[in-house]
Amino acid sequence: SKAPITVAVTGAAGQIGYSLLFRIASGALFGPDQPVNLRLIEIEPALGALSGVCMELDDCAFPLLNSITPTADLDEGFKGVNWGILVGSVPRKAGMERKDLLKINGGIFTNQGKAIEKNAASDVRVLVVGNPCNTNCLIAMNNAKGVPSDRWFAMTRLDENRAKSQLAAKAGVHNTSVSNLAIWGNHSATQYPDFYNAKIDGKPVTDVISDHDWLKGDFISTVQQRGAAIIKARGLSSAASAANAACDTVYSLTHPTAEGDWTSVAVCSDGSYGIEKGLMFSFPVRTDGSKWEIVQGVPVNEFSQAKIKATEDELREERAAVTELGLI
Ligand code: NAX
Repeated sequence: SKAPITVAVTGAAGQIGYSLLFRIASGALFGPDQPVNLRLIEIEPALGALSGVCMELDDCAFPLLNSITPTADLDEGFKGVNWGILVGSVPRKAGMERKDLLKINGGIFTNQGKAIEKNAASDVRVLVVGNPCNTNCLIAMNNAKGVPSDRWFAMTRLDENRAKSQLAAKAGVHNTSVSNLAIWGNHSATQYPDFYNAKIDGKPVTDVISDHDWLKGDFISTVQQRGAAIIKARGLSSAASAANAACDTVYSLTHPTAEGDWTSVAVCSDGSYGIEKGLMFSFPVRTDGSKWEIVQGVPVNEFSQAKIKATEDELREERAAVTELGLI
């Protein structure tokens, strides 16, 4: 049988963790014949709750789950890790200054970056989910210079999935009919879900959906504000759908992309599409299952250009703020 793949999850006792761990243990990331080791990283006060989650993982008797290691020690947590999924963070709360938020997360992600560089396997790849995810990823990456920049990802797949489901509903088709949906930029309210290049059953979305005012207006704002709508309805932020998107992201980065299609994930910009190098920016990406690339030559019209510029400006500002704080 195959050697296990070791996956670390931070914030493992949180809401997203409660969905994510069970999906990972049942084979959602690497398939039904690939065993996994789980390293579950939490802060000390949450270790009690985490022990309950571990009991439940035991009680599933998952055939693919080889070992479970709950810990508050980053060295132990990241030892030999092949994939790190960084979920635990402190998201912005009402009344919180952005600077305070960046400072708190700066502490978390500088230490995690250093611990990954020191302890992880030589093939480690890292997906940051905890918000502000693009900038948290930027901080971790810059504190782990020994880990190549093409190993770092921040999650915009939930936005892609949300956008696909909105377009499918509007067109009256199943969501599997929607392809080539790129999210550009930051996982925030400035993100740009690019309907101009998206397709429904291989045809341009703008041909299939005649209501272009809806595409340019309500479609974009619905995707941008979906997280807030879920908080309003549920009283809690999206968790199962976020865990699902994390599984989709890792699956997509480790399996070949369908011919002609792409997926969305924030990666370290190489200057493609004029985006400033070094920013963690969501692009259309494809992979052969091991090496990924930013899809080149996707048409960007004037409308798209303005949206992409706005989200790039926001990411530049976030980077300037964490640079000023000495975090990168
Ligand atoms: P919860 O508050 O339920 O769980 C977070 C967990 O992280 C807690 O158990 C906490 O003890 C732990 N934690 C805090 N600091 C830690 C540290 N330094 N090391 C290890 N663990 C630590 O939040 P949850 O709903 O699970 O959301 C987690 C993060 O995902 C939030 O930042 C949230 O904003 C973000 N999201 C990102 C999304 C995306 O698309 N990129 C969508 C969903 C979600 O909003």
